[in-house]
Amino acid sequence: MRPHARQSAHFSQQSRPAQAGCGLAKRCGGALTRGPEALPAGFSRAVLGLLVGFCAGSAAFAATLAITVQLPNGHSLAGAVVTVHPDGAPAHPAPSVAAVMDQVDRAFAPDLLVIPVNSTVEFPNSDSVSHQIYSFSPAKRFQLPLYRGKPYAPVRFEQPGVITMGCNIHDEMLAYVLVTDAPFFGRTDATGSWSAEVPRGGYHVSIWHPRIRDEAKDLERNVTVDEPNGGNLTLRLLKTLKPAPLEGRPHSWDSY
Ligand SMILES: [Cu+2]
Repeated sequence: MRPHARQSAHFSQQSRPAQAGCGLAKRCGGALTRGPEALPAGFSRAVLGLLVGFCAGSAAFAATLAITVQLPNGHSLAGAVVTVHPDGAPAHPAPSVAAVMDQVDRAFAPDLLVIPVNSTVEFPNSDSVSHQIYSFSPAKRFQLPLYRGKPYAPVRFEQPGVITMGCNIHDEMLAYVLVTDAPFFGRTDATGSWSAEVPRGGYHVSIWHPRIRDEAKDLERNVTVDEPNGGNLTLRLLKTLKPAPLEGRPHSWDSY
């Protein structure tokens, strides 16, 4: 994922696209970096040739999938969440992570987390005032009664979906946790772009953003990632964005 100036360190760590599921490249890389001199005496040139050929072949399976999200007027939409599932394959989520969503100056920080299913999120309160945070979203309903510091264990998110976070004391506090079972995901940068190296094949791409008004079906596309051109997709929204939910509170999703 390309760096995005407005993302917090937490977010950047959690939103990096998952690595392609081909562990082969890593294993091949490891074998090759030892060099032929490290191979057993009986290891023939033919076998080495095969190994090199095999690795070159597997490397060719990775190509760039590049997504661009645009507003109806052609301007780019930064901060949109992109999730990418391979066609016809069983769900193969990215490895789970331990994420943190802090509370600073009566705001969640970061205000949007994208995490693989079964990840945990810790919700410390770094303010001097107490917060009582909650989610009524079907994918994860929970509440952490009035607290400061970090008295509670991290919360585990087992189901994919969008979870809206609020605080019972401060109505202006708003954040989202997007839980995905996709192997590849991230957020568009300031130019509305996101890309990842993926094995070639067919993919299903979905877009999400808190202010998008378009229907879900208009936010999904199929794209084929091929050699040598990879796969490119530009998705232009049909409808203008909803107004920013909290005027005057700077958020990663409202500067358009
Ligand atoms: Cu609060």
